[in-house]
Parts: sequence; structure tokens; C-alpha cells
Amino acid sequence: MPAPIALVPLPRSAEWTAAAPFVVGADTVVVVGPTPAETALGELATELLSRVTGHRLRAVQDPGAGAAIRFRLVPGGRSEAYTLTVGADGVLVEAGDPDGLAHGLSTLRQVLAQTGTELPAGRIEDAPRFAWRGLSVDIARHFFGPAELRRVVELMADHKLNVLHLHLSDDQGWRIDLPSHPELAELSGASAVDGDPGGFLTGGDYRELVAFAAVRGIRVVPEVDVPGHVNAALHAVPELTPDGTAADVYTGIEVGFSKLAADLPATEPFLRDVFRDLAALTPGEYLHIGGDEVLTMEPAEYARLIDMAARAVRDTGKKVVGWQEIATTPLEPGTVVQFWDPREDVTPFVEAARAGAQLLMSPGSKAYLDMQYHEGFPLGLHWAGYVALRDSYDWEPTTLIEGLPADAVIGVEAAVWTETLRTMDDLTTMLLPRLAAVAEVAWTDGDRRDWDDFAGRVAAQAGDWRARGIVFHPAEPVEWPR
Ligand code: TNX
Repeated sequence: MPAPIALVPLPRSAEWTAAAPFVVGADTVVVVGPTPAETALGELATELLSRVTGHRLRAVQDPGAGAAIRFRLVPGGRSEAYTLTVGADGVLVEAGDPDGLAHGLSTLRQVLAQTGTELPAGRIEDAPRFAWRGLSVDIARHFFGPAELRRVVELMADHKLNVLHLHLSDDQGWRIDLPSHPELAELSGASAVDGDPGGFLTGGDYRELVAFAAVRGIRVVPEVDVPGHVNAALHAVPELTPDGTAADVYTGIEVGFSKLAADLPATEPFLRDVFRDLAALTPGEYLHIGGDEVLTMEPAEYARLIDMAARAVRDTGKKVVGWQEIATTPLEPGTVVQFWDPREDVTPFVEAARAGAQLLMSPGSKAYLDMQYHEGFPLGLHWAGYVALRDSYDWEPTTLIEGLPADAVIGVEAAVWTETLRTMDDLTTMLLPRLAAVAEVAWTDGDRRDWDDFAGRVAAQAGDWRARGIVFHPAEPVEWPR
């Protein structure tokens, strides 16, 4: 008997039975193992499940306790996979790693957000399609601080996304305090688009965010965008400009005008300093070097600068991610190349994949959540077209571009650029419900996805979002509950 539970992203399999449900009550305990990761997950579970059920749950390590929601690590299995089994006497979440347990928790929370305290009896077996399921957030055009980024991380975790890509620098502002160059945040932290207030993350803020995300199964990939989009750096570090004078603060939204210079003596040390500092702050495997839209540079100089940045990253032991333009330069195998601009010739991108690059799919016309939903929408841009909810759902990452070797696709990443987005409500209006759609593209096998089915399931999330005070766009043609 199927229970009316609407999960997004859709799991691999969900079987609900007619057996008695498990009802979460005041005496229900959360049982976790003793490792630090499990203890942290236990705290998260009690917090989330208490909030959604209205009962104050406790986490314990003694598996002898009565009615319980148990999280158990079992050796083997795919990374991030989990099973969730509900019987009248309790709930068991099993996974091979803590990330899998975190995803099981997200599923549990999503069910309870719809039912209150009842968990229908049954079993879910679930695992992600793609290893990289990201959201890129531009905190350079407008600054979003630690509290706001934590809310973003929560929305990501709700949908089992696992990479938070932070766009930390651009022409309008520099958003991370780095020990080698404190002047970057000091002199370029305060500016933003339209003269709006800026801000920056301290090293401590950043580390706390990394930890907050890690418990939820999410890694942070920091981006310092070079060799273009660097006006904020040229403002703070005049040695990076050919005539040694600081660039003026820039608060417009044009792109492509600022650049590093390969021949200046300060350039390579700057790249090394910045990526070394970022690597020291980042436990994850990847650093993002940007590389997009350098519209006024000869290809040879561009290639030299990409090589300098990539070496600086690799010398820290990290792997390189860059926007699709870097595919026009020689790349080391294993480099992650992020597709975004469907207007450009994709040949170099396809060739990079054939030569061993991994591809991250962020097509502007599907996954750019700063695009307006439709003409006249009060927020967002439309250079990649209007992105209706269905556009962000109905696409297939491995066949979107002709000739792509499907096994080169490492994953899918949504992006939200903030030229026109100032507040948290602006941000969530653009993210929801489209982030749910992109998350399902990234998590759920293509042959299980169905637009009409998704439209019904995403509508069922509205109550949860409203209860949490999260503003979303009631996008057409979904019939949103009143
Ligand atoms: C293109 S996406 C950009 C950004 C803009 C965005 C606006 C990319 C790599 N570059 O600089 O903010 O369009 O949608």
C-alpha cells in the first residue's frame, strides 16, 4: 500500500507497507555510534527531528534503549548510499559512511515534515546517481554571510546536494580574509554591486561553515576567480596592475574587463599565496580557479595564467576545478571542467573530456538559478533565457552536449549569481523550487525521473518551506497547496 509521501529527490526504491507505522513520541530516542562523525550526526538528528515533530528527542549511544531511531554504520556499500527501514518498533538508517547517514536523515525529516510524527512502515533503498551534486553561490556581487550561508546549506542538505561552491571574489568584492594578503578583505571586502553593503568571511567563519556543512554531507569548494573577474584584487593589490596603481572600486554588473597580467612579477606569487591560504582552510579535495569570461586577453597569455593558477593549486595537493573556458588550454587529466555557457563553441569542452578531464554540468539555460523564471520576473537576469521550473528539471546531463563521453560527467551543479539578489528572500525565491529540480537531476537515475510526478512531489514540499519561513516562488504549472 503506497503511503502518500512525496520525496524529492526521488529515491531509488521506496516500498511502504500496510503494517502499523512508527510514531515518534516524547520517549523516542536517537541512537548513534561513538565516533565523532556519528555523535555530530546524532546531535543534528535530534535537532532536526525535534523541530519537525515537536517532541524533544535525545541522542544516546546505548543501543538497548526502547523506541528508537537508529543510525548505524555498516561496512561496505557505495559512498553516500543508505537504507531506511521503518517498523512499528523503530527506525533504522544504515549506510557505509556518515554522508549516507546524513542523507537518510534528510529523507526521514522530509517524511515527518509531511506527516507530523508518523513514519509509515516500509523500506527505502537509495543512492546517488552522480558523485558531485553542487550549488555555486556568488557571495561577491552581493555578500551573504555565515548565518545566511548556513540556511543555504540546510536547503542543500534537504535535497541531498553535497558540494557548496563559494564564488569568493569578483570585480565588485573580495569575500575571504586570507593571512598572506589581509589587504584583500580589508580594502575590497566592503564593496558590492550598486554600492550595497559588502562584507567578508573571516578564516574562522569559513572553517565553521565547512564544519556545519560536513555534518550534513556537504563539502565546500572555494573559488577565487582568475585571471578575469579580478577588479577587487586589483583595487587592493596595486602591484597586480601594469602601472602599479590601484584599480577603482567597481559596483556595476559588466563582466570581462579586468585581468591579471602574466608578465608582472607580482602575479605568480599572488596566485601561489592565495591558493595556499585557501588550501589551508579547506579540507575538501578541490579548489576552483574560475577562468571564465576573460574577454580582452590573448589566448596565449590566458593559457599561461591558467597554468600558473592550476600549478599553484596542484602544489598544495588539491585538484583543480575551472569554468569551461579553461578547456581551451592544456589541462592535466583529472581536472574538473565546469560547463556553463551554451552560447559558446563546445568543441574544446568535448575534447577536454576525451583527454581525461571530468565534466561538471551547469548549463546556464537549465541550472542557472539566477535566470528569471519568466519574462518580467522581478529578480534575475535572462542572458541564458528564462528558466522555468520544468526547464531546470527536464534535461539529461550526459546527452545535453553532443559527443560527450557519458562517463566523463562527474556531476551537476546549480549556480546562483547575485547581481540582482540582495536578501535571503531574494536568494530563496530564485532557489526554490528550482534547486529541488536540479537536485533530482543530480541524484535520481534518468529513467526514474518524470516531470508530472515531480510536479506533484515538489508541491508537497511547500508546507515544510512555509513552516520554516522560507520564501519560494510558486512556479507554474505546479498546483501549489494553499
Ligand atoms: C556569467 S557563469 C558569469 C558570471 C555572471 C553570470 C550571471 C560564469 C562562469 N560567469 O560572472 O554572474 O553569468 O548569470
